[in-house]
Amino acid sequence: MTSSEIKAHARSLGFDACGIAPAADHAELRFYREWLDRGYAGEMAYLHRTAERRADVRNVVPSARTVIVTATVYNTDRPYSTECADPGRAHIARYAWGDDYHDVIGARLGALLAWMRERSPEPFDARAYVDTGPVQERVYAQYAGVGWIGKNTCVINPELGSWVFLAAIICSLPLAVDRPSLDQCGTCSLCLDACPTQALVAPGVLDSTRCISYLTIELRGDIPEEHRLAVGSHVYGCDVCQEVCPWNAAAPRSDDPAWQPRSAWDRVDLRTLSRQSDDELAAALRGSPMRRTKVHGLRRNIAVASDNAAAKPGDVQTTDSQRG
Ligand code: B12
Ligand code: SF4
Ligand code: SF4
Repeated sequence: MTSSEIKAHARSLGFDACGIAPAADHAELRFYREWLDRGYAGEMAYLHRTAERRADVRNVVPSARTVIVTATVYNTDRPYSTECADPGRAHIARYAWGDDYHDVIGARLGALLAWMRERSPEPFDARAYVDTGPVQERVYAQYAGVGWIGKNTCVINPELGSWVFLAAIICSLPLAVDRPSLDQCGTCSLCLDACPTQALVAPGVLDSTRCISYLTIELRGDIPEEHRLAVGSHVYGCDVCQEVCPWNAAAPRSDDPAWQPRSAWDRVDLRTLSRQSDDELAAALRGSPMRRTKVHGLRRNIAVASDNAAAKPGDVQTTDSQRG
């Protein structure tokens, strides 16, 4: 079983890119602890708990030799939030419009691993992860040639852009590895300038405690007063630093039914969302990645966004160019 055969099979299963990285303690992985020490993980305690394992995939699979990384395009034909001039329109992050990628990609990754086990003449050790595993997926994606880590901290593939889900199989097979991707951000700094909360504190460094994605998805309790206005109409996640990226200007779109927007979130306005009953919201959250916040968290976000939509222009203290 060769690397090329694995990549060809990954494509046949619906993955848009696949590359292979060596299982090593790559230099970028060392930045992780510093990032935690600076407090940039906020309340995401699981990132602290798994720090040891995240330092090197061989702490997860001791016999690991390679990491197979896949990318799956989730972009669809709907406009970007930055193209929307109506403050009453709810913004929901693109990745969350369809079915839960943990389930969809998890099943495809499982099928890839099952196929590898069937094909391999020898048994081998392996673990497959989509997002929630103790693996720095972006670092391994870069070393697998899947894309470079942009100044907005997202992995950008030169053909696919950054609207991709990453997933990884750590395995003990000594497969032929790919060349790492080269940084192609150049002198651009559009993402840093566009971030509504100045969460990108330096190129490639994100302070989660300021990031709208963290504030609307990961944070439990109230959104701190100082960030509320800048959250604008974002009710779940944020895409601004990817929407302004030139590498996403002509990004391909997926026609996979899994990623097409559910009618409950499709260009929905804040008033319609506010009027939904708990049962209606719970039904729309079923099988969606948005179930992470539960109805309670979503209501908190809708309330903040609705207050913002009603606010007078003078009330906005931070960069409000993205609120439209
Ligand atoms: C925690 C987390 C978050 C946090 C923190 C994000 C962040 N930028 O760190 C929050 C909640 C804010 C978040 C937001 C989003 N997330 Co998220 N998230 C994760 C998760 C679970 C871990 C990321 C992590 O460990 N961050 C800590 C940083 C320090 O580590 P890192 O991202 O691996 O970065 C490495 C390198 O960049 C390098 N590095 C970074 N800066 C520097 C600087 C120097 C000088 C050096 C030497 C190295 C270096 O070091 C780091 C590792 O040590 C990953 C899944 C995974 N298991 O990896 C998904 C993941 C990164 N998220 C993803 C997505 C889709 C999003 C959102 C787009 C969702 C949304 N629309 O709201 C936003 C994007 C915001 C953004 N600009 O990053 C995708 C990204 C896909 C891609 N193309 O890159 C991932 C990979 C999930 C997946 N399986 O697809 N996320
Ligand atoms: S996701 Fe939004 S808030 Fe977070 S860094 Fe990107 S632009 Fe800033
Ligand atoms: S907007 Fe510019 S600097 Fe930011 S990730 Fe894209 S190319 Fe890199």
